[in-house]
Amino acid sequence: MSLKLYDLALADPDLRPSPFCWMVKFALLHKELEFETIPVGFADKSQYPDPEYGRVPVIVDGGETVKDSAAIAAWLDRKYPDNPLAATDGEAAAAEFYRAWVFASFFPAIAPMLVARIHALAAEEDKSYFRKSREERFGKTIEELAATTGQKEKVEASLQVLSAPLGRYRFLGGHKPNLCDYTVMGSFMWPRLSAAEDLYEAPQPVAAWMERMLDLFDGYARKAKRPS
Ligand SMILES: N[C@@H](CCC(=O)N[C@@H](CS)C(=O)NCC(=O)O)C(=O)O
Repeated sequence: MSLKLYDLALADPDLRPSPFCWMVKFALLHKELEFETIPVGFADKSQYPDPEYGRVPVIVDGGETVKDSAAIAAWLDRKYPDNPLAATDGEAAAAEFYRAWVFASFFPAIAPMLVARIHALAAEEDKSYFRKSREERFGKTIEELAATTGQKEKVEASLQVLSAPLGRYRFLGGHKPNLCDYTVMGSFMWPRLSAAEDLYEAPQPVAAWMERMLDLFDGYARKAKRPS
């Protein structure tokens, strides 16, 4: 199998919660491309295809290396035009909107609920790197982040906006899923695969859509391992 996706793994290499890697996994499945995932930890950047970049997802397809989830999605549509992820400029613009919503609204609400959980699940050799990098990013200790109150309510408020499109359409892409769905559902895989229990309650149309997304591609996302 020539197409490789470098994917972030925790101490248990089957635990793969990265939201950006999930967006790419959905995109590859949508394209019906065969791929293998290569697990990497947080700290040892020599395992990454581009150690200086030091992030995943990165895909290596034959001689080509592509990094950054949004760039990978655009590259996939150029290289494999069948079954587009974003069929029109309008769909691409809508996907940009949902990506911006994830960064502006969903991630800030959910991240404090996840950092300590991911730290606990990370490999021993990744823990000090993870702590240092996240404490620098958030300007708080992991313990302070974990003690933040009101985050569940913030997450649930952030999800309300999705009830508008999902109350009317089966998918954010309309009658079938597209890059908008994969961008948002990729971000929802982060809490799903970082905690044994569900951390928030989604409004009904959003919860029903999540179930549909978990069922896609023969239940690929539903089968992904959760912490016990
Ligand atoms: N803008 C990038 C962000 C990639 C990113 O931040 N990936 C995280 C995993 S979710 C990462 O590689 N973290 C490694 C680290 O924290 O050193 C994308 O969309 O792909």
